[in-house]
Parts: sequence; structure tokens; C-alpha cells
Amino acid sequence: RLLHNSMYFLTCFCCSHPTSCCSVAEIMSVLFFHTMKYRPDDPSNPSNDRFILSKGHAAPVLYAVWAETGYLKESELLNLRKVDSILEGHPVPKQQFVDVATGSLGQGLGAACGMAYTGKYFDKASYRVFCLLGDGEMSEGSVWEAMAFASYYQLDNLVAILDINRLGQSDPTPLQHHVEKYQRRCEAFGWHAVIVDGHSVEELCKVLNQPRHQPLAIIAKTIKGKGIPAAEDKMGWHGKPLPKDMAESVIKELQSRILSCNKRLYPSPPNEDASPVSLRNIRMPSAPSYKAGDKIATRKAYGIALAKLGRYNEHVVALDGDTKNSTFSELFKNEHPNRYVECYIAEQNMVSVAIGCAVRDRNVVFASTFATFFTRAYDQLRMAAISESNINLCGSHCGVSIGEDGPSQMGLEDLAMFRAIPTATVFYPSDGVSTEKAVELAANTKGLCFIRTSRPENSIIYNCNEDFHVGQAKVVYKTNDDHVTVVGAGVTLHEALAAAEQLKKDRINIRVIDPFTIKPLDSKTIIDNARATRGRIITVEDHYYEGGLGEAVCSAVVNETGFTVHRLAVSQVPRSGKPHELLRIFGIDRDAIAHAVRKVLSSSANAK
Ligand SMILES: Cc1ncc(C[n+]2csc(CCOP(=O)(O)OP(=O)(O)O)c2C)c(N)n1
Ligand SMILES: *[C@@H]1O[C@H](CO)[C@@H](O)[C@H](O)[C@H]1NC(C)=O
Ligand SMILES: *[C@@H]1O[C@H](CO)[C@@H](O)[C@H](O)[C@H]1NC(C)=O
Repeated sequence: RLLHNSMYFLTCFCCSHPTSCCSVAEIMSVLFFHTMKYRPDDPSNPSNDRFILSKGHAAPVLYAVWAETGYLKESELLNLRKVDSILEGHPVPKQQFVDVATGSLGQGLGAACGMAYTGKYFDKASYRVFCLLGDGEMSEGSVWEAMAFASYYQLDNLVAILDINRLGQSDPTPLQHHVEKYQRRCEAFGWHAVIVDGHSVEELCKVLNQPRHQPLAIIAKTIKGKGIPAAEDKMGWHGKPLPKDMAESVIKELQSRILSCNKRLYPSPPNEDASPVSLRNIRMPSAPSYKAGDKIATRKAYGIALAKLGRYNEHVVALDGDTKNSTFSELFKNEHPNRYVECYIAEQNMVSVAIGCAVRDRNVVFASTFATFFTRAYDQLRMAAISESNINLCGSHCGVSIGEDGPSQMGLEDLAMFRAIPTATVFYPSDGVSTEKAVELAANTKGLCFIRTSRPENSIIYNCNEDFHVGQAKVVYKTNDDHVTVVGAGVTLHEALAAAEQLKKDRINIRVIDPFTIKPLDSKTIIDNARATRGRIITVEDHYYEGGLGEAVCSAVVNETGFTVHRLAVSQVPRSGKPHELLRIFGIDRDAIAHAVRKVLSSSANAK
């Protein structure tokens, strides 16, 4: 029967990764028709065992097994990679049997960890999580971050199958067929590791039946291109379709063997012990309780808000990477220790675990670290968008305003990074009230949400009953006769307000806008208000020039005639110092804003 399903993926040979599929034909057959418990007619059933194809380029073999289960029509396989087919070149969640997109190698096991953690500790259900990895992929550090996480949290419901087929794309893998070296590495990371012949159905069945007390690594020695005589264990065939005559002879050989086998296998159903979860309407039961004039850092307001959200919504979970007493996710942990996952200093894995925890709508996930450390997980964030994930990320310590710790700790590219993600919403709250609203909105907003928080304490500027919406800016300071519109966020909004007071003494009035979300940006409020100031806009941000608030505003007003946007941002790699010194040196403090306002006004006076 397994040969029969091999034939299905042979039908996909026209244009994909045949040799990468051939090495795992027996592994896939055993997993899907012997080991895993699931409902083939309901691939996303919460009680099903989970499968993640970390080596996503072997997608055709995944599609082949789902055709073999009857879920996919065999004829659909012939549409592989066509623009109107769901069968894309790599797995994506538009296929109901796919939880997370794969194809950027090294990320599947981290997501599998999030799913296994959820199964064991949140759902307390019996489903298992199986993840198939390539040996070339084992060079990715993120794989080993996940290995460490799985053993630390004793994820005995997690099985990693390593397809040791010796070859990568352009070269043999560093360890080639030295399976014992893989075994020692896995054991050193706290896994139970077993070497098997990956083409022996019996050996695979036996090892998968063993009782488990640790995460299990099955180190499967395989042959890349197995079953295609001319390509077996040979360089030069990765990702290449077979020539027609070669494909035909391989198919013929398989068909002759299939004729002698007419037994059909069916997977066993799961134990129905993962209950459905509703993540709709994750609400705060009461308004924020800040007093006008109180001072609080938005990072702290984040922790307070998250703990509060968790108090009333049992499916809210928080992750952090050993920065919880800086990001203030610690406040959540103190109140809800069973729903806090310490991911330690492994930000790539933290994002993958977050994605895994959020699949099948099991949890509302918030993961936090310094904004700048999300840069090293950008590939994971990009894949989160492709995975249609709804995770929420909070990045604290944005900008030069963190002060003394210096540039290695300052988030200065994070707005650019998150703005570029198509499914992302970017919150940049400026006080405690708006931070609490951002947390509540993020929990209910589809796609990726990023909340940018700051270290300095700033005054509460909003009334606790103020209503906030995604894409709705606030005019926080105005008169009937304003000359310039200033757009600032976080610390620079407070600097803009101070500049407004300064300028008022010289009878220069400015309008100050808080965008609240940088993406989507409230173009209408900005344009309408800037019209009242003759199209004069100044943006000021604690971020590098490229890709931040200023560029967002520029693209919003690009079609307005007579508008000018003057941008203030950080133009060089900063240094240590006191926050107010750094804001001054890098030209984004109240004096710099007041100076820019005067300059804009004098140049427009000269132009007359
Ligand atoms: C992060 C990343 N880097 C590079 C690639 C390009 N790539 C696709 S498959 C492949 C080789 C994979 O080798 P291995 O993991 O051993 O899988 P095999 O095809 O041998 O089963 C490479 C380099 C990728 N998809 N992702
Ligand atoms: C975090 O907690 C540790 C351990 O208590 C402490 O040493 C450290 O100073 C704290 N860091 C911050 C930023 O408060
Ligand atoms: C600017 O105008 C072009 C052409 O009409 C339009 O396609 C585009 O969406 C406009 N951009 C903005 C930001 O309004």
C-alpha cells in the first residue's frame, strides 16, 4: 500500500523535489497509516495527532498521503503548483491538513514544540505531535533551540523524525550518514534517540510503538532518491524533476508491485479528549484605572494589561525570552504561572513556539522581548504571516530613550520590520490607557500584532473611558489657529506636547497627533488636520529614518498637493547616555521639534 501512495507522489514528479520525497516514503506511510490517530475527513479536528513537515520542500509526499487517506482527490495532485490549486510548492494552511507553513528550513520543530506544549500543559489531551526534518536542515541553530526547549519541558508527546539521507541541495550534509553522531547530539540535548533503517516499515512501526518518557528522536538512515535507480544516493538530483522516460519506468515498476497488493489501510481515530475552544470576544471587563497625570512606562502598562486580560480569559497565554522583568510580562506570570511559558534566550524558537501554541485557535498568545531582539526572528515572523498566524508580539525598550544600556539594546528597526509584514497590525501606544486598549485590541485582531513599548515613564494623557480602534488616530492637542501638525508616538508624542507648550509662549500654535497604530495608519485624520495647518507636517520618532513613522506618513499623504512632510528620526548608530541627552543629540526632543516648527514656518514664509 505504501508503494501505491508512492505512486501518487510520482505523479507530482513533473516539477518538484522527487528525491527528497523518496527518502521518506516509508516514514510517511508508517506515520499516517500505522502510528498517527486522526480523522482523515476532518484534518483540523482538535483531538487529532499533529504532523509538521519541517522539510517543506517534500510537499508532494504530504499531498500524496492525504490523497491516499481520501481527503484529497487523486486528480488534484496533478494540479500541484498551479496558480488555482491549493497544492502550493510548499505546505501552507489553506490546506486544512497544514497547521503551519514550512519551507524556510529549521522552523518546523519550534512550532511542533508549541503544539506539544499546548497538548500536554494547556489542553491536557492525549494527541501527539510528529515532526519530520531533513538532515541538511539540522545545521540551523533554531532546530537546536527547539531541541533544548522540548527536553526542558519534557515534551514526551513530541516525536521528531530525522531523515538522514546524507545529501542536501548543493553538497552532502556535514555529518553525511554518521547516524551515531546525530544520536549523540540528540541525547546531549535530553532526547531519547533511536537509530532505525528509515526504509524498514517494521523497524519504524516498532520504534513508534515504544512507551515514552522523553521527547523521541527517530534517526532514520535513508537513501535520497530511493526507488529511482539512477538517482539513489547521488548528487545532482535535488529539486530536479525526472526526465519523462525515467519517471515512466519508475512508475511502471511500482505499478507492477501494487497489483499484488489490494489491502487498504485506515488510520485509527483519535481519543476525543481535546475540547473545542472559543477565542471570540477576549474582553477586559472594566476600563483602565489610571489617573490623569500619573506616570507609567508603557512597558509596565503592558504587563498590567496582560495580567488583567488573563484574569478574565482563560485561554490567554504569555511567552518571554528571559526578559520578563524588563518587558513586565512578569506581572502576567506572577498571576497566571500555569499560562506563562519561559522560552529562555532563544527568540527564534520563542516565535515558533508562539505560532505553535496559537494553531487551531487553541490559545491567544502574547510573546515579548526587547523590540530589537525580534530582528533575529524575522524569518519566523515572515513565516507566521504565511502561516496565517494570529500571534501577538510585544517589543519593549524601543529607541534611544532606553538610555544607558546603549545601541545593542535599542529597537530602531522594528517598525520597518513589522510594517513590511502584510498581515501585521502595528500598535505604538503612548500612555497607560492606550497600552491597555492596544493589548485588548491585539487579542481580538487577526494576523500578527506588534505592540511597541517604551522604557521611560510618561504621563497618562487619556481619559480611562476613551475609546480606541485599530487605524484611528487621536488629536491630542489643538487650537483654532494651528500652524503645523506634529505626529509623534511614545516618548516623542510627549516631547511634541512639551514643544507645543514651549511654542505657545511665542504664540506659535501646533496640532499634535497620536497615530496609535502605525499600521494601518489613520491617513484621514492626519490629512484632515494637516489641511488645517496648510499641509505642514512634522513627524518625530524614536526609530531610524527608514521604514518608520515618518515614511508611513509620507506614503499616506503622497497624493495631497501642497503638503510638506519634515521628518525627525534617528540618523546614526546611537550610543549610551541619559535618555534626555540621547533624545537631544539625535534630534528628536522637544527643542528639536520646536526648532523644526520654526524652520518650517520661516521657510514657508520665505516662499511667499
Ligand atoms: C532557511 C533555508 N535555507 C535554504 C533553503 C533552500 N533549500 C531548500 S531544500 C534545501 C536542502 C535541504 O536538505 P535536507 O534538509 O537534507 O532535505 P532533503 O531534501 O535532503 O530531504 C535547501 C538548501 C531553504 N528552503 N530554507
Ligand atoms: C531582573 O531580575 C533579576 C533577578 O532578580 C535582577 O538581578 C535584575 O536586576 C532585574 N532586571 C531588571 C531590569 O529589573
Ligand atoms: C494616490 O493616487 C493613486 C492614483 O490615483 C492611487 O492609486 C493611490 O491609492 C493613492 N494613494 C494614496 C495613499 O492615497
